[in-house]
Amino acid sequence: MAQMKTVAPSARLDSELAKRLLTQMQLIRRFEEKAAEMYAMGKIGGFLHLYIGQEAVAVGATAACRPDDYAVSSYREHGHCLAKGSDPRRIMAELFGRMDGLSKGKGGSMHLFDKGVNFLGGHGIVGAHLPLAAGVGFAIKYQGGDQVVLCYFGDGAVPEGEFHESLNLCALWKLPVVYICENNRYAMGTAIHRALAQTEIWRFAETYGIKGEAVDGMDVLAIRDCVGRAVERARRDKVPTLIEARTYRFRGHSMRDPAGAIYRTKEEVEREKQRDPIVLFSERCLKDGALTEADLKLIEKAVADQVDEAVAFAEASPEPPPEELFTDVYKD
Ligand SMILES: Cc1ncc(C[n+]2csc(CCOP(=O)(O)OP(=O)(O)O)c2C)c(N)n1
Ligand SMILES: [Mg+2]
Repeated sequence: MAQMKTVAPSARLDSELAKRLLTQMQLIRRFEEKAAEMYAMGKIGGFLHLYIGQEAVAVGATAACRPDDYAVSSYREHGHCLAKGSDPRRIMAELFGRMDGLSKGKGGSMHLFDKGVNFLGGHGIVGAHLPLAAGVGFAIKYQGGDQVVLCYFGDGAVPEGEFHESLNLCALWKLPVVYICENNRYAMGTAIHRALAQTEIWRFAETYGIKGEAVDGMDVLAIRDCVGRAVERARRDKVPTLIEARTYRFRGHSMRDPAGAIYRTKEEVEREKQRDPIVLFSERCLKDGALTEADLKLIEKAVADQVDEAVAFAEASPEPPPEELFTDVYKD
């Protein structure tokens, strides 16, 4: 096991890769800033959990995978779904509760699902999707495939039975699942040291005899490398890995807890924002000469246009008619 590996600063950064990673992180950031605005205007209802601050995890991890690999996530999943290549217009329409949304507007923010890109949700119950990931891993192995499953979850799932049962089964049955804990140090208002006897989450891997690694969750290249090693093991040897990505959410738990000042100080939030993954990566790209200031501007503009287009698409999409209440209830 190893801790907190980061990419050697001397490694040369390819311009195409830099552009792709930065564009995806910016898309997630702008998409969610716009979603927050739409929520404040009453255009989006229900729950809305923003991923702002954590973008490097979804983007770095997805960059280590093939398009036919699977991903499954919690309710803080807009970023994972976008990184997987889902259409931002259909995600926005889902948040708006409209017919052209990924789940015909019936799932909302917490229940994005896109079979077309092998994104398997969007799950509102903490920890519930960890055994599902094991099941997908089992199905892949049973059918003789070589895909891998990425399962994203928060630190709040670690004290739950599902986490331990899933790791045990995946280790025992040798299943190709990469468990990625996005440790943002809080489960709603509960700090991890108040919920976990072992706060170095990657160490739980040892209990189940599998590889565990902690990684800087604000460093998109470090994540890509770390998840890359886990994906390679999973594909080749059909073994699971536990990764702890140390990250931070810059916003409240959800739009209903926008301030979040009761359980963490303003100073702490401001300090963590100094390690904004998008700023860190932009600086790295400029320093390496992989991208220019003009490139950064072009990326920002393209992403802003794409997000505006997503909102226009969502606004134009109809509400689902009442009959839709009775469809998609049972599988044919
Ligand atoms: C089984 C279960 N218990 C409680 C809740 C209420 N709840 C929703 S989010 C959350 C916190 C989870 O925190 P974490 O796993 O760290 O994810 P994060 O929100 O930080 O991304 C809780 C307790 C729930 N959805 N499911
Ligand atoms: Mg958390």
